[in-house]
Amino acid sequence: MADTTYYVDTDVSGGAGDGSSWANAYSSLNAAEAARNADITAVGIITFLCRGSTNADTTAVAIDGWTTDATHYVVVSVDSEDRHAGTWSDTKYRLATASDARTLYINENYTIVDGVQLSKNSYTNIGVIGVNAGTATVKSCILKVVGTERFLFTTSGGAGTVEVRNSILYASVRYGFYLNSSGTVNLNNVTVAGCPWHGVQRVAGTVNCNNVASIGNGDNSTYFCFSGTITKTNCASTDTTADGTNCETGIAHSTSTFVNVTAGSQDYHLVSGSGLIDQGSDLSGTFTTDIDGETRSGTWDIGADEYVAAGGASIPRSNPFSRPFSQSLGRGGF
Ligand SMILES: [Ca+2]
Ligand SMILES: [Ca+2]
Repeated sequence: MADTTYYVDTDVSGGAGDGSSWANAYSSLNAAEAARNADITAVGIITFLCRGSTNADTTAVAIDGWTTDATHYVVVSVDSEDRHAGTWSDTKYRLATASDARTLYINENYTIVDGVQLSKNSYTNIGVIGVNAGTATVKSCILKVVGTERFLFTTSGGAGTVEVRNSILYASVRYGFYLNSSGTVNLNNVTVAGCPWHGVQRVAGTVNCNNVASIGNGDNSTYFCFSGTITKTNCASTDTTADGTNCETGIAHSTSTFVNVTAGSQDYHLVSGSGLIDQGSDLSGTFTTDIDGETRSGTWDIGADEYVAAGGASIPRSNPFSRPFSQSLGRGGF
């Protein structure tokens, strides 16, 4: 047996619906996951590759019912054709739900989620992404709330390490990150912004933040950009709670920092002169790119975006893939 890719296309018409090709794609990630969950420890890596520009994927998904191990696990990824370009797009693949369930619930160890837009519009207290696994990776994702859901990202898992990398979370009604696992959570080059309650709250477990921009969160009275015992390195806040090593405070949630912070039009790419530029630490031992797929060169920036000046030599944002995306799946790429 071998690693296998199953195709998901919310715009698919006809076909066998067994995920064996784009023509035979499943019409939702939920259907694909439900059809394929199994013991894969003698099989390989199972990748669900998603597309869909016209129709949103509107059914909540639980990665559950699998048996996995460190080399046999589930990857949810998005085909380059319908992958976001660092800001929310309603013409790219998006998992956008309005049910009581978490939009995406990760209940199996070693799951990787890569390049997905996720939103939720339902008041349930449990999050856009909920991780109940000890070990999982979420990278290059965009999470937002469009209604009354209170939490963007929650953890409740056991021993292991959950990593969130190169991702943007914004517009919660309450919390950004609510971290309540007994294991370790590493947030690396994440931007969390515009949440009225805590941007990053550690409730339990070990939380390490590197190059995390928690901007415009909290009310500076009861709620803050960072809350609880967190190891913060090269992080940034609007209030004074980015109080670790090489951190920046007083960073405005405004167009002096980001391209656009207006509700409904948020663009958390950095602007020239942003206080987040060249204030990060080099994490190239773990990854080398940003949310756009651009290589982080020189001094790293804080947050999901690495700023590249117009006319620079880097890969244009409109076409951030210099190689077939399939080559980077789950193996240290984005
Ligand atoms: Ca830089
Ligand atoms: Ca960039």
